Amino acid sequence: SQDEINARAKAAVMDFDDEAVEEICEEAIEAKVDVVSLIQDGLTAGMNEVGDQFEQGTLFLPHVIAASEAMSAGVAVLTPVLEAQGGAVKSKGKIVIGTIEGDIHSIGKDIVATMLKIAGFQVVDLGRDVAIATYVDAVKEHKPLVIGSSALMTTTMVLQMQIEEQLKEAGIRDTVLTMVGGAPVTQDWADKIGSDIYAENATDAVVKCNAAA
Ligand code: HCB
Repeated sequence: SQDEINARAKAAVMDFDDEAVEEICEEAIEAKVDVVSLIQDGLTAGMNEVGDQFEQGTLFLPHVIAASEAMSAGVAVLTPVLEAQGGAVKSKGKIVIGTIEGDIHSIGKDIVATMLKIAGFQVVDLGRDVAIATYVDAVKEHKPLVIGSSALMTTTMVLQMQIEEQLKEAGIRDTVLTMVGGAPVTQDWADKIGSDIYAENATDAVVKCNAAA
């Protein structure tokens, strides 16, 4: 069942077991369970648990790296299935996304990018550790519907405010919707800096970008 397979995926990420994660994901595809739920309630749940234990000091950075590799291995198996589900939807518009300057966390951003693609958006992924000026240049170049930033640290989250400011300085703030996300980011933060969309997870990002399209 979905719950059982999610629980096994979560446990395999927490065991840093890439091979087990891949096998479970392949099995899930066979069994036709919901792969979005598998990512969010299985793999991500395991990753978050490892993050919590890292914070509590019971696990260390190599564990976080190993868990993130296991998670990525699973996402790699599931991505083609997700993409096939997207099928031939007509493009709803462009979305530019990237992980903010100083921040190399990319797993969540990658999942959001994949899910938006599946939902029918044309996604330009700027990668990670993206300079604020690069976001502004990308808005000029691609004229997207939404520009999304991801920040996983309280120290890098503050830079999301600079995207707002530099878009204003360039005189193009009104041409685009800004979206913010990442573990420390909240609706309150989005309101505070004047960002248009806060997305708690990839599904939320899709729902809110769909509403804007
Ligand atoms: Co990293 N790390 N880490 N880390 N890391 C965090 C983020 C901490 C919270 C861990 C902790 O201390 N509890 C912490 C940050 C503390 C803070 O706020 N200041 C931290 C730290 C400190 C660091 C280093 C500095 C550690 C060090 O070197 N001493 C270093 C960072 C270096 C740098 O960036 N300059 C570091 C490194 C790493 C890796 C490389 C080992 C690895 C990243 C691998 C990679 O991404 N390629 C890593 C990981 C995996 C984590 C945790 C454990 C999990 C993050 C993750 O992938 N979650 C994280 C703990 C945590 O978040 N609680 C920990 C799973 C994804 C699916 O969730 O939240 O990223 P997500 O994304 C969601 C959601 O937020 C939303 O949708 C996604 C999908 O549902 N979303 C968006 C995300 N972005 C969006 C953008 C949008 O526009 C819209 C929605």
